[in-house]
Amino acid sequence: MKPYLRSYLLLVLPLLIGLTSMPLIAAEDAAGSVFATDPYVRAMAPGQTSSAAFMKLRNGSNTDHAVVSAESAAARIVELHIHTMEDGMMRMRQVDRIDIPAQGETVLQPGGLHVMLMGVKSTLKAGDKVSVTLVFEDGSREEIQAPVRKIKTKMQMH
Ligand SMILES: [Cu+2]
Repeated sequence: MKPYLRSYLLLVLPLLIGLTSMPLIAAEDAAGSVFATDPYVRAMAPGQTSSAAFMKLRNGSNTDHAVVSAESAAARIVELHIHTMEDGMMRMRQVDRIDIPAQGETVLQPGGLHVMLMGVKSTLKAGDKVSVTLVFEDGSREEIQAPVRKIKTKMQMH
């Protein structure tokens, strides 16, 4: 073995051993693994008291994660909801969790999964910002600033 190679190994081997003996997926909690992109909240018509937040959730880790609740100072009640078609009628119901599979993506969008905001304290207009905090299955939290947008829908969903 050439001397320089030997000293290289002497330098690198302890490092490698040190790295592999550390837990590989250590500090990354759910909030650190799931990235929310393109968040927005539906603008409200005068007199409406509810709205919904939508976004894309991308899980970059090798562990399944889930949103188990959400909070917002803008609304008195915040729930996780899904819209489903039943007998030709659009209905919505509360869900316990929104799963984001390992290395996968879950889209919250009109007509599907959403963060329901009920008892909204002031009528949300395009251009406003709403803070929504997602709470994950491990208790970690991620605060999202969602701009309010007008959404064109064929039917009034909420
Ligand atoms: Cu809803």
